[in-house]
Amino acid sequence: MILLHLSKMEKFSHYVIFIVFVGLVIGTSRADLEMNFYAKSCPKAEKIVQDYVNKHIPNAPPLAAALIRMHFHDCFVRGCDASLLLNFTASTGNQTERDSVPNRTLRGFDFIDRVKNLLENECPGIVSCADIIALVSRDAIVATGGPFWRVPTGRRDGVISNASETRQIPSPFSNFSTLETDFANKGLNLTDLVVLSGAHTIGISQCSSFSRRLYNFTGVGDQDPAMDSEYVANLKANKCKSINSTTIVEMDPGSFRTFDLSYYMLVLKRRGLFHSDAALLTNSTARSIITQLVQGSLKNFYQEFARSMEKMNKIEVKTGTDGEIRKHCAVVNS
Ligand code: HEM
Ligand SMILES: *[C@@H]1O[C@H](CO)[C@@H](O)[C@H](O)[C@H]1NC(C)=O
Ligand SMILES: *[C@@H]1O[C@H](CO)[C@@H](O)[C@H](O)[C@H]1NC(C)=O
Ligand SMILES: *[C@@H]1O[C@H](CO)[C@@H](O)[C@H](O)[C@H]1NC(C)=O
Ligand SMILES: *[C@@H]1O[C@H](CO)[C@@H](O)[C@H](O)[C@H]1NC(C)=O
Ligand SMILES: *[C@@H]1O[C@H](CO)[C@@H](O)[C@H](O)[C@H]1NC(C)=O
Ligand SMILES: *[C@@H]1O[C@H](CO)[C@@H](O)[C@H](O)[C@H]1NC(C)=O
Ligand SMILES: *[C@@H]1O[C@H](CO)[C@@H](O)[C@H](O)[C@H]1NC(C)=O
Ligand SMILES: *[C@@H]1O[C@H](CO)[C@@H](O)[C@H](O)[C@H]1NC(C)=O
Ligand SMILES: CC(=O)N[C@H]1CO[C@H](CO)[C@@H](O)[C@@H]1O
Repeated sequence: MILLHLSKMEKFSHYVIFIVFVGLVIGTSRADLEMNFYAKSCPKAEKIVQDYVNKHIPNAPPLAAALIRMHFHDCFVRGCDASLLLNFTASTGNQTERDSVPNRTLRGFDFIDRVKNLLENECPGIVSCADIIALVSRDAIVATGGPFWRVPTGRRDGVISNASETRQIPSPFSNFSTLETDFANKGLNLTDLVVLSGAHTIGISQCSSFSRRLYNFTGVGDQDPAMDSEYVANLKANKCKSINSTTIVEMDPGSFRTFDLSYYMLVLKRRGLFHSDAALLTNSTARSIITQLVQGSLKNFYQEFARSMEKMNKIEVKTGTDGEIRKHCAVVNS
């Protein structure tokens, strides 16, 4: 009706505006993950993941640590798109993320493959490996008594995995400004950096990730003055007996299976294992966030952690018709 009264030019511009509007709406809905995305296409999907995790993680709680770390590494390279699960393929000769240094200590690939098999049996070709990583890591942390966060779904799997891109994963040797930049590059801020580092309250590390701090911090056989010297002596005597020790240590000794505030207490006592943990004290804003977390309740930490995980699990996600739903998590569809 209204269009009838408009000049041709106006009609045209309204038409353009309409198209742009529709485009925006489609574009937006495409870019958004949704809660329970598989409600119609695979209604049991999230339950199958949760049941499998609840059945197996209580027998192997350290796996929860491995899985949330896998989620972090996935999201920091090409977004949360399961690119880190892709295997080296002799045909292209491309080294994939899995082949790179930061990934050599990742674990839990078999676990993801087993969940994928269950979901392929239930509804073939529907549930992405990227969503599986996001759901499994959340459910695994919950199964060990840790925080809960929302995992909207609808991520699609990437088709490219490039080993050299894992340079974007923050290094344990980095200083504060580098860490902050690494996180900012992924849309995460200083608060997220401090809060997500709290995941180091669970899990293990190889000595190689920090032994320089004990034996050769600046290359003259010295130790890192930012680490409590008693703690250095203890680690050298009992855990990492040489700079090349291949021993594994608990990052939060005595409490490495419990998702609590003790990581931050250790950091404040200058007993964080990595240079990157210690670096959090070198910025006054970060330091004050740590102090607040330690003085606050566990519930408050869980809420903050959930908020930051909900940001992390949306990094550069592929949705709509981007990417694909892989049949096998380790290979792109042919
Ligand atoms: C701030 C930047 C970060 C750096 C530099 C960093 C570095 C590291 C390193 C070097 C290890 C030990 C690897 C090994 O030697 O075995 C590790 C372990 C771990 N990281 Fe981080 N990380 C960071 C952030 C995160 C985030 C954001 C999360 C999860 C939200 C996370 C979760 C974990 C967990 C759970 C482990 C233990 C893994 C296991 O037990 O297998 N880290 N991290
Ligand atoms: C492998 O490398 C080629 C280019 O050499 C590229 O086109 C292809 O996408 C890469 N494959 C993966 C899985 O990254
Ligand atoms: C991998 O990424 C690096 C830079 O990040 C680029 O130089 C290289 O060409 C990429 N390799 C492939 C096979 O695409
Ligand atoms: C942090 O490390 C980066 C990279 O090694 C370096 O360029 C920068 O100068 C360092 N910043 C500070 C404040 O030490
Ligand atoms: C980081 O972002 C969150 C919102 O996601 C905000 O509440 C918080 O204040 C920000 N932190 C800093 C240091 O800007
Ligand atoms: C300490 O680092 C320096 C410089 O990188 C190296 O020359 C030296 O061999 C290292 N010492 C040990 C004991 O690894
Ligand atoms: C540790 O390993 C490095 C590299 O393999 C080697 O150069 C160095 O001599 C070793 N240091 C010790 C103390 O064994
Ligand atoms: C801490 O980091 C914030 C954000 O980059 C910055 O504004 C502030 O100057 C830093 N403080 C110190 C003491 O470096
Ligand atoms: C991927 O590589 C791993 C480790 O090398 C191997 O166990 C697995 O069978 C491979 N998966 C596929 C589908 O090729
Ligand atoms: C889990 C995984 O794929 N690890 C790989 C990491 O990189 C090394 C070296 O390239 C491989 O041997 C591992 O299989």
